[in-house]
Amino acid sequence: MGYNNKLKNLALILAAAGIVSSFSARAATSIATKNTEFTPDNATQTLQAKAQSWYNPTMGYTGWTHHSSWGYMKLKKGKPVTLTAEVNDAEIAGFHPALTVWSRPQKRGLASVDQMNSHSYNQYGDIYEANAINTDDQANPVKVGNIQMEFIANAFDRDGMGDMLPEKFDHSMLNRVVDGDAGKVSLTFTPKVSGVYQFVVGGINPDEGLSTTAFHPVAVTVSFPE
Ligand SMILES: [Ca+2]
Ligand SMILES: [Ca+2]
Ligand SMILES: [Cu+2]
Repeated sequence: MGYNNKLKNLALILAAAGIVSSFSARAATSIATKNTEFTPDNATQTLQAKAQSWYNPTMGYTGWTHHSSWGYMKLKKGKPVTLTAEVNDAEIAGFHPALTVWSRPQKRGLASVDQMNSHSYNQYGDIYEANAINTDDQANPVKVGNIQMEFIANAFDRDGMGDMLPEKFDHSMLNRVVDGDAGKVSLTFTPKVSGVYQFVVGGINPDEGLSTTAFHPVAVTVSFPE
């Protein structure tokens, strides 16, 4: 075995040991009650999210799975799709919507779009969980398959956060979008494969005074190509 192969082998052994020693890392939790299918006939729908749900100061600046809302849709490869999230900022001033989208194939052996691996989520990366086990009912764990989500893009509404964004919100992996419209954000991506795509919508860095405990309505639109 060459030196490089030995190194690879060691890495595999360490990785396997890590998986074995942290059983809880395989957990899954249901998002079924906050996961909405979007179709060309139902391309705009109002979802509910808390104002700090996409980038939560009390969760190490991860997203909060059950304080955000989720959506999914089937897309064909090759044509640009735009996701837009917008609040009525006359009524909910200071809510800054944010989005992340993943490719989430629904093949045999893969967990359904209603399963997430954790109560928090990474807004800018892939999410993988092999042989995930839903532990929402601790007494009755259920195997749900592999969670496989390939990161595509993210974006948050940077408008109206002041000239200087507080440093803790200025994260290089998060796409700050200034489009002149506070309370609204869009992102566009071109699917590389046909299949299911999943997104999360939440809030980041709300203005002082906006409730961070209430769920606020956020209108989400998926621009399905003709
Ligand atoms: Ca905006
Ligand atoms: Ca606006
Ligand atoms: Cu939760």
